[in-house]
Amino acid sequence: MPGVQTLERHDSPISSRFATNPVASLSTEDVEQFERDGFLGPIDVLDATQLAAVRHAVDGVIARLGELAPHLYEVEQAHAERPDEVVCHFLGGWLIDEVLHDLIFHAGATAPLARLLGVEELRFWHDQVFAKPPRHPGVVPWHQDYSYWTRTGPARHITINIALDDTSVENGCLHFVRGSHRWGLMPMVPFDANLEAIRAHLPDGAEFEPVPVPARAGQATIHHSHTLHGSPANRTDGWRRAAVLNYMASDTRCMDGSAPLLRGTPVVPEGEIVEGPHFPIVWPLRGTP
Ligand SMILES: O=C(O)CCC(=O)C(=O)O
Repeated sequence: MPGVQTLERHDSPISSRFATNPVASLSTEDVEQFERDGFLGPIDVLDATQLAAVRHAVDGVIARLGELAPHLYEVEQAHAERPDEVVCHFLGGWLIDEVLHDLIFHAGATAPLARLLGVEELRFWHDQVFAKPPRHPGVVPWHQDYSYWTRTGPARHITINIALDDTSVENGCLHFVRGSHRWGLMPMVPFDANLEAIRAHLPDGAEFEPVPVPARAGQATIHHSHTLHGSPANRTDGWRRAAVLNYMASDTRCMDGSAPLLRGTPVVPEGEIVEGPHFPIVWPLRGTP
């Protein structure tokens, strides 16, 4: 389609939009808390100008989602079919929008993640947007991120969820299950499953008590690849949008070379490191605009 960018050719930020914040440094207690609980936050990530830019970018993609879908990695099929029931969810906005492209390199996100993952070098895996319209019944069922990512390994992946709206229990903020990152890997839950579908797969004796973690717009929460999390419906009159960034250790390998790991990306042979223009190193940052 004319006018649609393929921005993965830029392996560093195009603008200096996200170069302005001082990078939050995590304390030893933060790191210990993440290791104990499997999540951390909220922490400050976007200032007001950056937040406005990311919201604008996300809204622009949502407004043209049907038209842009072929240029993204994925638009949630169940949402495309039943938008009044299923949360809006897509992957790959960074490929087509300059703000979403540059966001993946934002040191306010990548530096803390590299520290929590305990790596010198952090590699981008993919981005996602979750958007719950006002008064919408859609939930994000309790799940573990790595259950969707077993074609890459070993599991040294991490997620940051950047709130684009103030979140609360009423508008379906993110909830985490403390300590569940040590429960082993559970089956993948379909995106349009009911909130509680994972309960059938919990290990014996698991204390399943999701904890709400509200955040202000521009703040973020970070979670381990095996931490159970999800979010209930939005019962308010406003949107609840989140920009989610997923990263992995730089030596993560392809565990299944039978097909592209993400739509439109070259096949990575099994056993090889997942690298190339779609999977840039984001920390330490290589180039400055
Ligand atoms: O924002 C949400 O409700 C869910 C997001 C999620 O699953 C994630 O951040 O990994």
